[in-house]
Amino acid sequence: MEQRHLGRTGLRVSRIGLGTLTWGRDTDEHDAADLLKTFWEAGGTLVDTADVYAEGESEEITGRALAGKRDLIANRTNYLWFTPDSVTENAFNGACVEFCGDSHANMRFKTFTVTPADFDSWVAHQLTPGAGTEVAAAPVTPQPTTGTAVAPPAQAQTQPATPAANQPGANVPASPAPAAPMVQQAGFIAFPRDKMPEHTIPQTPLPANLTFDDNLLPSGNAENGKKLVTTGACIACHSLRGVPMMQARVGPNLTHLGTRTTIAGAIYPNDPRHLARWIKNPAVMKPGAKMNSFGVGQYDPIIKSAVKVGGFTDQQIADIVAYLGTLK
Ligand code: HEC
Ligand SMILES: [Cu+2]
Repeated sequence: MEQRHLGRTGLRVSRIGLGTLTWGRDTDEHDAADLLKTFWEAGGTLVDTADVYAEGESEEITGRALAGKRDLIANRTNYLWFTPDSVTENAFNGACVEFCGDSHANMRFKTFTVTPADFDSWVAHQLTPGAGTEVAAAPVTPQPTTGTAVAPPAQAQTQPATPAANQPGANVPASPAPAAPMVQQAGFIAFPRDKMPEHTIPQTPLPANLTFDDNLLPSGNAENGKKLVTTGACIACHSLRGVPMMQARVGPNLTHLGTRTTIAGAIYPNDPRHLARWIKNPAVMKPGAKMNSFGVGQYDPIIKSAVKVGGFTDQQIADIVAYLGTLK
């Protein structure tokens, strides 16, 4: 369907608009939904409704017909909310509904229901540099999980003082970060993995054509892994709060990677076996992934050849995985 600019808003909408004046008056909800569907499938994106049509019924029907697609209503702030309808489950699977690339079908997420106090605690912890980014990697001590004290966000202390114009911190020298003050541990930092319902643990099979020596994983050297991550190619794409050189936003922020239950758009559990293969060859793990392959000899679709210089052995990947596990 032909598209037109909507005034000077910058929006492009279908040239034909669908009027809903009679919805709720002469047109019942079922027919209205059919009309909307037909219109949408023909490429229509402009729907006219108003609170005076059928004394508000038209808007009600239109809203219900759009169901959860509130986020598609342009030029206004859209709010989405969910009412968890189970008293026995508190973790739910979600799926991306916007076409986001080759792996759209692999773009999932999870929702967890937690208390407001736990949510605040989680937010506060996510804002901290977290464990694993201190200059001397401290052993990760298990934290008590009882209290609900909320740690104040320590973000302000770790932001570079002089960010570059377009990339925060791009000019900050690679000198060691000022020793991060020990963050007062918030009580709740992540949804407990042992409480995850079975159906929220991804079962995506590992690609058969990607091998990794899993025996190396238990003895990975986190100290060496840290060096490889914080001084190597990863800094081109990832952020790690507390490491001034790692401010990139091409890939997900890794600061609290270890607290996540899943990786790669929630298609794999976040555990050493999956992390190792992910780093070795992300594109085999997930078609279209925009991260380089790092395993020596693996094909890298970004550089369009096999990885040679700068590639990692399985042992080096095991070291990286050990380090990533400390990022709590
Ligand atoms: C060219 C940019 C690029 C480089 C270089 C890169 N990554 Fe990534 N990384 C990404 C992108 C993009 C994703 C998200 C991929 C997806 O889920 O589709 C990602 C995802 C990840 C994930 C999963 C995170 C999550 O929450 O799902 C980990 C772990 C990771 N990268 C680690 C590394 C490490 C370690 C290095 C260096 C050895 C590295 N990456 C280098 C772009 C990059
Ligand atoms: Cu998508």
